[in-house]
Amino acid sequence: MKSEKSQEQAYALARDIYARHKVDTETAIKQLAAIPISLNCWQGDDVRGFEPPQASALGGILPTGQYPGRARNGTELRADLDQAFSLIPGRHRVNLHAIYAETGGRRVDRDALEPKHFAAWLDWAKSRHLGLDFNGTFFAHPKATPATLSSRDPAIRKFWVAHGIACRRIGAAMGKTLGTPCVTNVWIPDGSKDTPADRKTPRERLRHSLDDIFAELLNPAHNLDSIEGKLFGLGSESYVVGSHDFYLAYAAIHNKLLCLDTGHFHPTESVADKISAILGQVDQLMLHVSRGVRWDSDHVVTLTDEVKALAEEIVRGKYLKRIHIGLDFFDASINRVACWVIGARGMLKALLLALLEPTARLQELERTGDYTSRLALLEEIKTLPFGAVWNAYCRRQNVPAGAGWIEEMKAYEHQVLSRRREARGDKRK
Ligand code: RNT
Ligand code: ZN
Repeated sequence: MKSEKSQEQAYALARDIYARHKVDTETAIKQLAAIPISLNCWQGDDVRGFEPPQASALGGILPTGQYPGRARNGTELRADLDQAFSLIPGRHRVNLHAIYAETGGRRVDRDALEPKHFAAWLDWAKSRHLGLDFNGTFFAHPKATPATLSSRDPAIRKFWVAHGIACRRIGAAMGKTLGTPCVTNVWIPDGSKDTPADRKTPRERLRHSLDDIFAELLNPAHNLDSIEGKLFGLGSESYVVGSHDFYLAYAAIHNKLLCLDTGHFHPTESVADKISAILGQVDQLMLHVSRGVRWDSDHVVTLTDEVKALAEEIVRGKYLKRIHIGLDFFDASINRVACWVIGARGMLKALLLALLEPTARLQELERTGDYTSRLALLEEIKTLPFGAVWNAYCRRQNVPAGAGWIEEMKAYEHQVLSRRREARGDKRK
């Protein structure tokens, strides 16, 4: 085809241009193909999960929008993920939450969840060679307000500790079956809307709860524990028990993965800068790549300067084996399958950009004190023909290059998503 030929020509030209900067596009493409992105399953159904509807507060998580076509069960969610993966180059992972258990209509509370409740997910992941990651769901539950792992009520704390223990076992089973470790993440909404008088005691209780959750030794080849802090949330504007500092210290001392959610920091704080600061002393990181917009921390990831800087730090530091990259957002106002595709392609583009950077040259300029040329080159590489390399990568991975995927996404919307109807009285959230 003519357009294919011109795309090949464009790539050949791009390859030459990058070669002049001593960058091998073929190596970059090969490296990119080996980086998995963990897709946040909760984008597909607005963080509802499959438990019977519960009237409790969501715990600071607030998807907004009423775009038709959300997945209503596991079969639909998996079909939507299949569709998304057909438009995303490479082989990836899926990040599940405990509320996506399939219990065959039986009510199984969170403290009693078992690997068997994720059998359908496991079979599906296995058949598609996908890895799985996992999250305890410490929100959207009658026992989750006003607090979970830091609750002053020992019975409530016990319940959530049992949930945390159950989740680690589920994670380990997933990792063992799939032959790739499952990162099992803990995020809790505990905090205070207004000025607390005691910041100390809830944190002590949280520390003890975490110790209890992590007491059982599990094989790190199967399960990796991660803990995720936050600056503030809806209803926890003045105080968050599990803050970044709290978990950073905990992770360093107890050899846990720290989960950095890029939407959980002050807007001018650079999460990219934290990577080398933390990985000097903590073994591994989990990333929840997200996009903060004003008060919201969960917009769909796009190719922003922040995401580019994140990818640069991952690649420059050669941290690819120690950083698990996941996405975290939920937007119910646009096509949900498209959200995954936009987010994952955005993250992958950032990684490819970083892999195509003439890092050695930049660092040499830095070593010799030529900061003028360093800045000049950083500016010039911004307009190198990156798009031609990205398109070549997509073609080789048999997914649409450029904007070609939009049409396919629209066709899926027309044939599948738009036929889904909300059950009557199910307008919740
Ligand atoms: C909430 C955290 C958490 C959730 C998901 C659903 O602020 O970012 O990671 O978004 O677990
Ligand atoms: Zn997160």
